[in-house]
Amino acid sequence: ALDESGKEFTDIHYEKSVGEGIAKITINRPERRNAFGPHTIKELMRAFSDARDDSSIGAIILTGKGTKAFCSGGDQALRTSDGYTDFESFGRLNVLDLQVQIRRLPKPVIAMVAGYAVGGGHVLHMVCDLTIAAENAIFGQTGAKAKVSSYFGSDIFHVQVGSFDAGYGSSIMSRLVGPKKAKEMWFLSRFYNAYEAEKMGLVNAVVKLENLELETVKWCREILRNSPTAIRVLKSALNAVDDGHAGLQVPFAAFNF
Ligand code: 2NE
Repeated sequence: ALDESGKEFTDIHYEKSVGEGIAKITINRPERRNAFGPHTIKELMRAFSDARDDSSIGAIILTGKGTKAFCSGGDQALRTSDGYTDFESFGRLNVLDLQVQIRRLPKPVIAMVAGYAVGGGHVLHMVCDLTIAAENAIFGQTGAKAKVSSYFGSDIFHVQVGSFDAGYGSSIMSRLVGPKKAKEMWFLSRFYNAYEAEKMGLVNAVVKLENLELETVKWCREILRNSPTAIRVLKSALNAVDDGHAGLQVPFAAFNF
């Protein structure tokens, strides 16, 4: 896959069906259940930026390669005492920048989820505007997971994941499923199947795995039949309670105000 400047992407695929108005961004690390590293996030941000600026694109699908995972969150192999690092990064959790980019992007972003959407991957689907899930989808937060490694009078915990998202990963979840259920998800680190997630308000629809792409494209086509101006302003309005004033002027940027 080539990005807008012709430079190869390594961690993602980026495709545009220009006649249709749909862009598809796929995390391409199936051997790691589509976990992301800092470099993956940089590529995702470049692709989202291109889709945003391309006036022929009206809806963006975010997905993961294969059927086993949408995304399993931050690549644990890249975690150091300095945070997530890779060959061109100092430790920084740049996925938070991507979350903000998706929330402020004045076009609908639809998460197409097969398999696991866990940890930071679960947060990613939550910050998308809509989620279509396959029947094999599994949702959950793993960040609080820890194991007891030894006892010296009181519990001493050896932290296994010990990572959490106290930004959108908490606030948007609470908005979607309610504060009690959000605390259950974070405190207990349970996994939920697609139908449980639908009942909780985490996903818009559950479809057979073999129909996932077809159904997602169908939702995109329905969106694309509607007014892009109405949709971009509605997205800002619907996000305003959580995003504050920062996101409000974004849909008007296109009109050179
Ligand atoms: C996703 C899950 C439940 C899948 O389980 P399963 O049994 O289907 O696959 P398996 O065998 O665990 O994983 C397959 C390969 O993918 C790697 C594994 O290490 C394994 O590699 P090999 O042994 O074949 O070499 N893999 C899977 N997830 C990975 C990851 N996140 N990073 C690096 N390699 C990964 C199961 O794999 C699972 O529970 N994965 C870990 C989920 C997790 O804890 N994610 C990080 C949460 S923290 C986070 O995302 C985050 C943050 O740190 C800060 C802010 C926001 C978010």
